Amino acid sequence: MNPSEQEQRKKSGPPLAIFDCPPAFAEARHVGRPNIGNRDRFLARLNDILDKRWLTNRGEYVIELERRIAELIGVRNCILVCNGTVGLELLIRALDLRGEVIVPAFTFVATAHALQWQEITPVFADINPDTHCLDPASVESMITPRTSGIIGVHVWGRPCVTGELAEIAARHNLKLMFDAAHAFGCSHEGRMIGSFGEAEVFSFHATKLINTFEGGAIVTNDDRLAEKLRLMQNFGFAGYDRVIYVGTNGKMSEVCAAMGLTNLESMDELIECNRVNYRAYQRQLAGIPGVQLSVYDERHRSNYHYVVATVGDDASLSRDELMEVLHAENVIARRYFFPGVHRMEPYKSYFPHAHLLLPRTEQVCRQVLVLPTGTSVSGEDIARICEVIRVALDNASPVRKRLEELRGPAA
Ligand code: T4K
Repeated sequence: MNPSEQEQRKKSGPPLAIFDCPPAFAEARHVGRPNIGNRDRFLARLNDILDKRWLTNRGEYVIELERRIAELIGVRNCILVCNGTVGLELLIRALDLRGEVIVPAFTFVATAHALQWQEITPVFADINPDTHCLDPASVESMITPRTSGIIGVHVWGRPCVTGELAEIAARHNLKLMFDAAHAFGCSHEGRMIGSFGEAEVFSFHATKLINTFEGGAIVTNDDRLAEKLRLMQNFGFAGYDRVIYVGTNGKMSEVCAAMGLTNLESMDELIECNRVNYRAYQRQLAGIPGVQLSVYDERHRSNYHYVVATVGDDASLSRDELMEVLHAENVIARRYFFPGVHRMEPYKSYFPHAHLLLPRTEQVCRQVLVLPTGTSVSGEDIARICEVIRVALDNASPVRKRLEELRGPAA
């Protein structure tokens, strides 16, 4: 295209990067930029670790972080692990789950992989379209004689209906555990998430509210389960030269724990920043037809870590079209957890018809768009992102036509 054609497009189209205007951001705005707490305190801890030459294998920083997390959640035991996925794998094994386990398909693929990795079949149940968490009626309909457990996922930090799931689990003699990867610092019915079911697993991945670079934690009130998990996490060692259990290496290192302690000290400010961002999005997206922000129930404590927009079928552009517009503006919005775990391999091949039983999962996977937030996103950034969304939806016809042009004939 020659410069005069480009100029013409800029003049005739809405002010968007897809019409050759400069993008809203020179540098990308991401979902999941890591929170870095007080850098000086982290570096002081790092120096201390180096001075003491104790780098891993349950050093003092790991012990301290475990103590603080158990205290914060109000549970008897916290076992730090190298990441949330290994935490799930360890807990699944420690609970002796086998055969089939019921999970949502609207989750990060790690929830299902942690089962499949151990040759346990994940059976996908549908979700409540308002909360994006497991629908108990669908869970109950998936129970077979081979079912050994249920894994609820507190998606976006919003709590599962823990009581109803516990009641179903008790009635069918099933184990109940939770993937609480998103839910650190959140509560439900006056209790911190982490204290429900047999045990719960947090993720402290770089993109989470509290990060330990990579990491996670298993929390439980069951002392025997905790003891078993500690053995399994450390190759089954019960003392020097004494292995009494099959185990793996699921340990967290000292430097990771130091990062966790540092971030934990800033947790209240991090949540407040997320809450302010969430409210700003809520105000500025209000009244845009077809776009809804997922609501955090004020009766519970939330970490507001995810800003989740639903682009309804009545919106003037589809979720995917809107995402293309945003990406051109350097706003890297994400369509978590598209296309749904049931449409990822190997599950897609194992259960080619799963989508027929998961109509709400399908709908939510088609509509959800997660927007940038966190300490690296400012109020002005949010205003600009919301303005892009408004302009794009107000100019749906030319935007759609332009996106088709940009995709070219092969698309
Ligand atoms: N269960 C659930 C429900 C989960 O959501 C997760 C993880 C797990 C279990 C497993 O826990 P871990 O084993 O991870 O502890 C990201 C995270 O990697 C993943 O931890 C998280 N869920 C998932 C929801 O999001 P991706 O594939 O989207 O990551 P990526 O690399 O695209 O990063 C997301 C954005 O963050 C990017 O736009 C860039 C930004 N980013 C990322 C990293 C790593 C940074 O700015 N800096 C960074 O260092 O999965």
